[in-house]
Amino acid sequence: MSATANQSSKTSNTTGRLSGDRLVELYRTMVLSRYLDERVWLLNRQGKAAIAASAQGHEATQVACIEATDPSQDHYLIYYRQFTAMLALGTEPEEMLRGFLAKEADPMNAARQFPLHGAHPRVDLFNFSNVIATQLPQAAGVALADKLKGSDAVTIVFFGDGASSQGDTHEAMNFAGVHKLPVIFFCENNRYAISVPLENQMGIESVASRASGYGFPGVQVDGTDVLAVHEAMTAAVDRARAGDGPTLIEASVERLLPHTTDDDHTRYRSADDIEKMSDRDPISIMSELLKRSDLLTDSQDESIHANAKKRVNHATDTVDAEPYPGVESMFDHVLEGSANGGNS
Ligand SMILES: Cc1ncc(C[n+]2csc(CCOP(=O)(O)OP(=O)(O)O)c2C)c(N)n1
Repeated sequence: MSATANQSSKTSNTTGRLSGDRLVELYRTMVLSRYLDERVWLLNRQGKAAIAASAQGHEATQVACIEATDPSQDHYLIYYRQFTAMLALGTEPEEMLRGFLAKEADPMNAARQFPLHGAHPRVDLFNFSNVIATQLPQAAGVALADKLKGSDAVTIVFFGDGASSQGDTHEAMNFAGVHKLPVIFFCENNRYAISVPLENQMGIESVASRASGYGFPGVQVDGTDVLAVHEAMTAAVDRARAGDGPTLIEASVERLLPHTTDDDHTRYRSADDIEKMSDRDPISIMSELLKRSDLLTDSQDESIHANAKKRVNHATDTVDAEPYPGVESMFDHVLEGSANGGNS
């Protein structure tokens, strides 16, 4: 298949390849992500977290994408809007808050950088940068290494619609197409690159259609639909493991909040556009799906929300009380760059 295939834009009331219990677990992670995300926004407004990008609106697509993979062997190159993917991969809320609050125990960059930027050795997340699309050529490199080693691993690289217009994206896809690499290019298309709408940064309507230029399938999927994303990802993972090469998946989502805590989207989005977004809130869509499928009652839903809030409160209290890095550690983790030294 080299043409764009619109696999699904409908919400199914069957549970497909996912068990009911598993679907409820995914919903639990989505709700936890939402509470953590809201908390970080609040901590920013309190002057405690310097900046945050939000995953609100992207929860379903991230959780379903990870669910179709095998974290014990696959590789993940994520970008800054990925609270839910990080939680799904086993990052603890405390670890993420340590990054946002720039605490000494921040596992990703020891409070030296943007929050959540860096690598997470325990969860096996590759180092990531704020420079958009740099992760795509890196992902092609990781997938090439796996192919040369004869490994079964698949590499999944996440990016936004704006990043899809960067040169790095096209070089990575071209290389991956030529060498039939086991990599999945996963685009979370929220129609905006900060304030720039899709139509002002792409001459075509779909990111997925770009794949045909590189000789592999491009698939469009409704990113608010856990089952549809899981199905598309499962097909892409099977294809990559079978040695048939890359897939580009474009999941359409809404960015429910401004680009970051520093942005105000009312300056460039119409009131109508902002109001309509709430119809595509993945948390409500998933909650309705589970209830319609008799997998969740109202009281179970309330308890999932209450537990998520409790978990986030506990994590906030714990991390808030932790120390910041001491001045004496200023040159730790900094590469030696001058005759005057510094630690390497
Ligand atoms: C190479 C580069 N150019 C510009 C920027 C500034 N910048 C940061 S995020 C962003 C928008 C990215 O949009 P998109 O890829 O659609 O992802 P989203 O934030 O919408 O999820 C831009 C232009 C950057 N970080 N790196």
